[in-house]
Amino acid sequence: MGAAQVRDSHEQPAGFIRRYVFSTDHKVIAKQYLLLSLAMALVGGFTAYLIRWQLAWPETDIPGWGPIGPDNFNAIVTMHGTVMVFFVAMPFLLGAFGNFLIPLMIGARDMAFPRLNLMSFWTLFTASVVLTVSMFVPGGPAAAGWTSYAPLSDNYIYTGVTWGQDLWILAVALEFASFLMGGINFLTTTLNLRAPGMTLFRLPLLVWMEITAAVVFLLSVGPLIAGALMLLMDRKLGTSFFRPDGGGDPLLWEHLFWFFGHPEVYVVALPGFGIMLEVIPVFARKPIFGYRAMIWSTIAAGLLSFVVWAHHMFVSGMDPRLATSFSVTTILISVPFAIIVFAMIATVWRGSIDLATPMLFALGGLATFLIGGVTGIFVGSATTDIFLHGTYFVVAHFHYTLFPVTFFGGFAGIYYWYPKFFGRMMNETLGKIHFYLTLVCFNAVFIPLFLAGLQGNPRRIYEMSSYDFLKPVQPMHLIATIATIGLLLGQLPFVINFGYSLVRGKKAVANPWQANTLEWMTDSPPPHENFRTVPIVCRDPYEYSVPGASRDWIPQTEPEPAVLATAAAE
Ligand code: HEM
Ligand SMILES: [Cu+2]
Repeated sequence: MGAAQVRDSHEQPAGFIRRYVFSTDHKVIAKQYLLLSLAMALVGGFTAYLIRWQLAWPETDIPGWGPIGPDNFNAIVTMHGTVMVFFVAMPFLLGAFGNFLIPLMIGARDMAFPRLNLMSFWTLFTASVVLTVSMFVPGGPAAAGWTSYAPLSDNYIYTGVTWGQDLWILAVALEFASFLMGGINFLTTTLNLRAPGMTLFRLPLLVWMEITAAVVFLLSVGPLIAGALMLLMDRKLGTSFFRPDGGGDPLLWEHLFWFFGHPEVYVVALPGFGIMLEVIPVFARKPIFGYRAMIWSTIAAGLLSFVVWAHHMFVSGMDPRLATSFSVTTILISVPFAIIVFAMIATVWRGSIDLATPMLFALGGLATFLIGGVTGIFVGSATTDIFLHGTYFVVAHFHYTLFPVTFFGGFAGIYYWYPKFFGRMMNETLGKIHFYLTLVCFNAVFIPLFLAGLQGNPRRIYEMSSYDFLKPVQPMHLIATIATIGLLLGQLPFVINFGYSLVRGKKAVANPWQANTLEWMTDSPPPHENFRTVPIVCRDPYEYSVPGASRDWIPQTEPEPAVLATAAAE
């Protein structure tokens, strides 16, 4: 086949709308997800700022916003959690990176179902609009927390929220529908559209992590969709699935929510790890340590994620005998994650490490996640969690898991694949400034909150100064808030870098990092349909610094020497 052969039927569609708005090209859709998640990150970040300002200086109006009352406070916390998990982390890590990279990394021309892909993005877009609108309806937005616990969410008399809660349910339902469609696409594409030679055990780990996340999501969300419908019926039709006064049980909601909610954390975490796992071998110039062990650990973590959910419910009033079994499963699940983390460290060990921005974010993410993982042991064991449950310790713990995967992982991914996305390089100096500000400020926000939690400081509280026993904790909140402002301002170098590099960045070559995986074997940015000729895969994805090789990287498309020798003999 000629090198520059592109079939006519594969030309890009003409016209702005077909090409950039309702496009079926996975790369365009990935950029749409990226844009949407970054826009929603502004909402998520701004709500974090509102919460934090209120907690540090409750007596002052918030600059750029005004005063907030106790009712608004709960609504703002709810919006922050909902936006960050469902509208930032998932679109960013699955929508943008999954969409962009799965076809490129497996050597496919697009997703298996391009139109379904288009539909999943626009369904998510609609969901985002619904959630945004819900913030401005009479009665205010949902205020029952991102977990929407019944009966708080079930009856407006508790919160005064009417429309806001219904629209929250609708927005989240649309979001679920969107990622169900997306997940089917990820899975079908990976199973069916792999290039010749791309066996399952030659897939880059990011692809493994994205499809495991998709499967975990597919399998866990069903009961919650039913639960959401039941909640809506309680609210609108007078049923009482979750209402004690009608004979229902609020505990049922907690089970349905966390049966989804815990796996959901891995839906976000796995792709975040996947990104770090692609970056680390490239910048350590070493093969991934324990490639197959990683895959089996990923699958094990995915399976185990279905049997840990009640560790969120140790103080819920469920049968206390259940607590031990859920503590055991929770400690068990740390094993596959420990394997993944140790393998990452072993990959870096004695590598020729290049601390370029993507690597800094990957290593920073690994280090901060470790703190999240280790503190998870304390909240995952019933005995200690009875004290820690519902305190700022939990808030600090889950931010130490979610933030590293979402933002350290996500930024590692942006700095690394930006040349592939946009055809230009980002600025390294700005990238490094961005990294150090993010690393220092993030830790300065949440370490004080661990300490506040250990003092017994409850979460979702509007004003510490009303409680005598919380007065000694106030300085922790002051530090956390100042650091939050630093963290948010610390994102400016990124915004500037992202925008400036789009127009002024150095033009990127096809493979600027000398990496092995297939996305680097095509132009930056890749042409419509990705590859001029379908790549043929001959080897594993991480062959760096192979002894005796002429250079320290061997692309997946490079034939084995034996094949070369036969070819030469012919
Ligand atoms: C920009 C940095 C962030 C800051 C400063 C921040 C701060 C906060 C604060 C102060 C709370 C309220 C705690 C309470 O009163 O209970 C909170 C809640 C929460 N945050 Fe963040 N957060 C940040 C990023 C994130 C990210 C990246 C995620 C997820 C991907 C996230 C997910 C959540 C969730 C799920 C809640 C719980 C909401 C609820 O209680 O219903 N946050 N955050
Ligand atoms: Cu959990």
